[in-house]
Amino acid sequence: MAVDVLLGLQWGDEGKGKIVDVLAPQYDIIARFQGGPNAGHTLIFDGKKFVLHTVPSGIFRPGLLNLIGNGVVIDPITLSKELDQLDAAGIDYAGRLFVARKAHLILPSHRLLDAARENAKGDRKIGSTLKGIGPTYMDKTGRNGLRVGNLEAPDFRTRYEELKQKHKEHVGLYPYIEFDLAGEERKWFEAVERLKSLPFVDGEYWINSALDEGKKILAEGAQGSMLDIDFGTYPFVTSSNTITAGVCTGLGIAPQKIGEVIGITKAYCTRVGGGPFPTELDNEIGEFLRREGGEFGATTGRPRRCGWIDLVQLRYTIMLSGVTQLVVTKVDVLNKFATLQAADAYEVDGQLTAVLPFDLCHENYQPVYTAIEGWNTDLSGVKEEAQLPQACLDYVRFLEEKLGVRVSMVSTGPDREELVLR
Ligand code: 2SA
Ligand code: MG
Repeated sequence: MAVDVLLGLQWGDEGKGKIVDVLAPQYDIIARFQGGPNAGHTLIFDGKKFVLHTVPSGIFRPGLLNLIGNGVVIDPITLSKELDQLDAAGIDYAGRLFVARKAHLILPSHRLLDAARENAKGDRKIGSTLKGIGPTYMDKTGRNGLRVGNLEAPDFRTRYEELKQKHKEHVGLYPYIEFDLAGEERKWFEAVERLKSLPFVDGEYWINSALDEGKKILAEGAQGSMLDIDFGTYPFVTSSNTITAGVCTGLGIAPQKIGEVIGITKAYCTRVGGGPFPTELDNEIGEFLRREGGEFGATTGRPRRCGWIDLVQLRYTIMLSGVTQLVVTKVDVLNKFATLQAADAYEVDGQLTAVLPFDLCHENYQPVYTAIEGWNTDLSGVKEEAQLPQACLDYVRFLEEKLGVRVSMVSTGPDREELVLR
């Protein structure tokens, strides 16, 4: 038995939540392996919309088990709000949502630090979601962090106060910002009680025994491959490994136990926050994509930057994660175009290259585009390949040929039902 992986191949918001939800019935367990409440996974079904930040997207399928793995950073306050949302929708998650003891905790003072550091950056802002992600992973790698398992020990409060004290000293290095630390702490400790009502597990043993028992497991990525701490557009990245390698460390899975790797890409491209975006359309076409695609951050509501699909970038992230099948989402957003563009190479110093430059922040490169015929047809209600207009099928085949990976699904709208399986 192997763990299948599902991850975003661009800068996030590729539609991972929807696809996990669709694939979930084929699995016994859905596990999150990195990131935290910076994620916003949107699921739409039965005319209702849900946004998940920490809870795996398998929670809406009865009977499925869900694991928040050790590679995730957890803010009890956000988690508690998500549980409220599930309660209100009548979703029974009792005994179905497990938390790895080795997952790190986001403290209110991590959020304070995140805000103070971003604020001090002026026009070099990363565009952090301000959920405390960077400072929490810093404490993890800096060997100062507090983990879920520490909540079970009697000295937790002392350790909490010590870490908070360090943060207060650190935050003094930055210009003052407004933050109600005492108020947030009260909410945090209340939410911790809620977190403690969920079963804590030694995630690595839990998941490996499940594998031995023949359970089918899907690892659900968050953010996107170009936000990976090692391979993304550094320093405009998140603080975790968002590629397949992150599944091994974020769950405790050996590499040979990785099975299918399902890579998700939009039919175009978006990015939210600062940093380089080679195919960005800072014009009316970009505006149009934002409007048609409803491209606003699921966690922060920020407008997302939009542009054409970038095949150089996609080949890079497909290589990094060993993608075995592709899912192309939001194809319907391109319904009204007569012609589409795809970047198939970069020009660097007058030379064409298929290699992503070391530092995309330095603008000595230019994407080189190939034009593709659009379909100019409304795709709403399309659920089968035979219903796809020829030009749309040609676009899908063009992507397969250029990227060297089979496209197994094409998403034609936000609903669970709007999906073509191939
Ligand atoms: P952070 O918060 O420190 O991890 O931010 C660092 C960079 O990573 C980007 N980032 C994201 N990009 C796309 N989607 C994300 N999730 C939310 C969503 C974001 C939102 O689904 O829309 O609502 O704004 C996400 N999370 C982090 C972030 O923009 C920074 O560039
Ligand atoms: Mg999202």
